[in-house]
Amino acid sequence: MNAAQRQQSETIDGNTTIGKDNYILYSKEDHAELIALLHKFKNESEKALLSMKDSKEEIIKLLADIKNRTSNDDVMRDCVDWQQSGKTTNGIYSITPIGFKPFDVYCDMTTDGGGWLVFQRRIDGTIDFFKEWVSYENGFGDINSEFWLGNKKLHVLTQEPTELRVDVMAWDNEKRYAKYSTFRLGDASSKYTLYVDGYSGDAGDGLALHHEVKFSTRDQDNDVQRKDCAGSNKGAWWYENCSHSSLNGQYIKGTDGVARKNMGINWEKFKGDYYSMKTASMKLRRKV
Ligand SMILES: [Ca+2]
Repeated sequence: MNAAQRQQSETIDGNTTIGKDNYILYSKEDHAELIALLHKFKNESEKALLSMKDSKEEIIKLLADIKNRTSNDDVMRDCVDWQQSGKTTNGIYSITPIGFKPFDVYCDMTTDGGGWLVFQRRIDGTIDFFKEWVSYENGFGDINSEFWLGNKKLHVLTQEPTELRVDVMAWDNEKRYAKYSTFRLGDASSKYTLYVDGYSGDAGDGLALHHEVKFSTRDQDNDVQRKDCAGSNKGAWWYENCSHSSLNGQYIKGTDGVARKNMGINWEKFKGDYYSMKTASMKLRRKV
């Protein structure tokens, strides 16, 4: 209160004599508390403003990411995106499905219309496929030769309508294929359950038995059989009781491709369950 206000207050107040001590509205302790409260308020406001600034930066980053993903200019989700961008040669391409950092995949741009993302390949037995759950979950091998892309990625890549193609070749170089118009893998909590439907091709439907079946590995027996199919057949597959196909089995290089029952790279409808293929590959393609 300045002198003029004080004067006015005295005038209004009329009879009351107001000494200068009356202007101390708070005790010393109250005053200290008030100052402390003001400081606290100031600090809290600053903190709130700062966190809003962080959120704002976060939101700007997210918006930029969304813009990137929807513009389709430089973020490729899969081999179909690369094909649509004009690529026509087979080889390694970097893709960025939602939730992943960019990683390399092999795109088959020539087989059956192209745009296929190869997620499994067997060609010479250089890579050991008798591996444990975590290896199949995260993927292993060499993308230029033999490999399994990984169940985590397969789950994400098959959340939009997707088709599957299986190619096998016998030791006399005879090739057959099986194609499915529906292909999806459940998430980790479903044990990467396989969903397949809509068979066509000339290799025979080797996956019908494995529809709605969980994945099993040597250290995770999720099959319906009392014994451990993955362990006894030395593979990793959507084993039921146990299998009509198994492309992650042992690479058995018999002179005529004869393997122990269900131990090799099998596709029973083509060559029976004692025969291990010379080559095999599995590919997926988002439907457009
Ligand atoms: Ca079992």
